[in-house]
Amino acid sequence: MEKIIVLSIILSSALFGANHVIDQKGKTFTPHSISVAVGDTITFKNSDPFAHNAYTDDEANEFDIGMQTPGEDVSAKILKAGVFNVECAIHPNMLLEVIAK
Ligand SMILES: [Cu+2]
Repeated sequence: MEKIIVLSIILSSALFGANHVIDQKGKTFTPHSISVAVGDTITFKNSDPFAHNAYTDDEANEFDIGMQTPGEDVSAKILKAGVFNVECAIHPNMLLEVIAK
């Protein structure tokens, strides 16, 4: 019984991908570097009292979550392997490195 439960968890993770949480707090992505697998999702949280954004110009994984208000959660899916940066369009010093395998 235990083996069946473990197997079903592995299968659902392979089918739907894992979710990784990145917080935006103090004008910083936390953590500032993350390793993910293709098919995984990154959920961006905003713990600051002002708006943030997260976007990448990476050709394979291009996304832009738009204006993210305080307390709002927005997710982006990783589509292809590669190493790329995610930035905040509002605060140019914010940087997140994504390593997708
Ligand atoms: Cu920001």
